[in-house]
Amino acid sequence: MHCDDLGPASLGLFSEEDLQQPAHIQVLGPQSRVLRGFALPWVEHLLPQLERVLEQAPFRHMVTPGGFSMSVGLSSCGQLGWTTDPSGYRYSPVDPQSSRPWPAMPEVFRQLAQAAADAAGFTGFSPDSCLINCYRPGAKMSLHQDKNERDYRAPIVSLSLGLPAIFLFGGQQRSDKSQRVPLLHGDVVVWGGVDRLRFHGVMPIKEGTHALLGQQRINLTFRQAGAGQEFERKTRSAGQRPND
Ligand SMILES: O=C(O)CCC(=O)C(=O)O
Repeated sequence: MHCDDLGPASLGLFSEEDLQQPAHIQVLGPQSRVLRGFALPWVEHLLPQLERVLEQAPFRHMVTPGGFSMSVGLSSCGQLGWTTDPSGYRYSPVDPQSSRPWPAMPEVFRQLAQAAADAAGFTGFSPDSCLINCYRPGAKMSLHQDKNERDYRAPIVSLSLGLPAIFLFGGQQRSDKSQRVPLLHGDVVVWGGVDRLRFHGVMPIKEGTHALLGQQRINLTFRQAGAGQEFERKTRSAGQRPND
């Protein structure tokens, strides 16, 4: 036997599905993928648009229904923005800080999210919400499910920029063991279908300085959340979000 035959495949470390994926696509579950470096060709166009959005809707530390201030700074763009305050978690068409609609979702954001969803096997993704999370070193996001959306047929598309992170990808129950997935600048995680409600979170970000973004990690999470006030009422205190 040649020593090459003793690779991970022959040892049964990867499933048939893993072996059929291009090297830059990592399989996390039946319908969840990490697209390594997928966003790198988009970053140059994306960052100036991100700056514009943040001028209109700066990061703020929102308070959970339990009364904790989140360690992650939040903003949003698109028709709906995810918010939390002592009365509950919800999507709102209005930024509670400015009382104005959230900034429009830049076209380059939408195109990137759709292309990533397509690459992961989810055609027709049309995000109406982009949650923007800012992690300084030490910030984290506890395990949670994304459950405030109107229906769960659309996937979640999540882009990492700046400092590296360890993404926790768990199961359908909070107590299920989580995979620790290192994420770098430009990586995109997509999960949907049978994996749509899997618990996930982010471990505390380590100190460091990223060449483009400095001492921070920025995550853009694209979702098809639903529309209108009816939806806002329906989800007013439902769903689970991190309690960090
Ligand atoms: O920052 C990340 O990678 C994940 C963000 C997340 O889980 C969320 O916004 O629900």
